[in-house]
Amino acid sequence: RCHHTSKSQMCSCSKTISDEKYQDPFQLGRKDLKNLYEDIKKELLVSTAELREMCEYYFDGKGKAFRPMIVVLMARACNIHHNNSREMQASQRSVAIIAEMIHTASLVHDDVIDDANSRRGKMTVNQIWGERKAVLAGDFILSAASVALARIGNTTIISVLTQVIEDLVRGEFLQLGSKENENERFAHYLEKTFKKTASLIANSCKAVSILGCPDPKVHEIAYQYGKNVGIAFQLIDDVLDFTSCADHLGKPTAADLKLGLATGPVLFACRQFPEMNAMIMRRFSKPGDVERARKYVLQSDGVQQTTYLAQRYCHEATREISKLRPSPERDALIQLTDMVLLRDK
Ligand code: GRG
Repeated sequence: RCHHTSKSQMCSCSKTISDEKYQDPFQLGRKDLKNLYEDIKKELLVSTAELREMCEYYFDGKGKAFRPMIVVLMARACNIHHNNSREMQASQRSVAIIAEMIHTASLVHDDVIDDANSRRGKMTVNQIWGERKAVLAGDFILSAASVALARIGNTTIISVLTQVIEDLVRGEFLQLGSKENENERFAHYLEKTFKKTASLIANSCKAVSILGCPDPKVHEIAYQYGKNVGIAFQLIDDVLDFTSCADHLGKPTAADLKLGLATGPVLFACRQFPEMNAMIMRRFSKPGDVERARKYVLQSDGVQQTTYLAQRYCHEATREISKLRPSPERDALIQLTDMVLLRDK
C-alpha cells in the first residue's frame, strides 16, 4: 500500500493548526454521536416486524459513521467560528442523523442495482430478503429521513439536502453509462464521483454551516471542504478495491471491474497500457478481462496516481477549512483528511 501522506507533509500545508492536538479526531465528535443509531431507530418506527428488521439492519454500529462524524465536527467548527459557541444545535445533530440515513438508503438500493451479496462483512438486505423488499426498505429509510428533514422546518436546509438525493440518482445513472473518448472519460468519472459520494458530504456540511452561521462565505468553505474530502474518500475507495483483501473490506475485491466499471486506477493505468481501452469499452465483459485489467493496474502506477490525486483533494479541503477560526474541531477536520488517505477499509 502506498497511499501515504506523511504527517509533516499535511501539517506543513496547514500551518494554522492550533496547539491543541488530538490523537484521534473522532474522539471529539464521539460524544455527539453516542446515541446516533438509537436515534435513527426512533425515526424508523415501523409497525411491521419484517420491515423494521430490514430497515434497522445496517444501523448496527458496524459502519464507519464517517458522514455524521464530519457533520458534527463541521457544526461545532462553524458555531465556534461564528460566535465562539461550544453548543451544537439540535437541528445540526438532526442533519448528522439524516446524512447517515440517506447514505444507508443509497447503500441498500446500490446493492440491489449491483446484485451485491455482502457489505460490511455481512449479507446484503437484497440477499436476505430479496430485491423487491430491499427496494422498499431503502425507500422507507429515505422517507423517514425526509420526515426528519421536514421536521427541522427550514426550507433552505430542505433544498440543500434534497439536492443530494437528486445527485445520488444522477450519479448512479452516470455510472451506468460510459464515454468512448479518453479525455471525456476522466471528467465523467469525476462528475460521477462528486454526485455519488461527495454531494452528500458537501451538502450536509453546508446545511450545518447555514444553521450555525449566517455568513455565506462560511457556507462555501463548509461545502468546499465536504466536496474535496468526499471526492478524496471515493478515490481511496476505488484504490482499496484493488489493494485490499475481501475479508478486510467486508465485500468482494475488484468489485468495480466485475461490474464493468473503470475507476481512477484503471483510467490512469490505461494511459500506460492503451490496450486496456478495448477492455474498458466492452466493460470487462470478455472472459479473463477482469483478471487482465487487474494485473495491468497493479503493474502500472494507477494506484499511486489515484492516491496522489486524493492527496491533492485533501490538501484543498485542508486549505478551505483552515480559513475558519482555529478550534479543536477545525483541527480535527484537518486531521480527518489524513485519515481519509490512510484508511484501509
Ligand atoms: C435511495 C437516496 C437513494 C439513492 C439511489 C443507488 C443510488 C441512487 C446511489 C448510490 C450511492 C452510493 C452507494 C455511493 C457509494 C458511496 C460510498 C463510498 C459508500 C461506502 O461508504 P462507507 O465506506 O460505508 O462510508 P460504511 O459501510 O462505512 O457506512
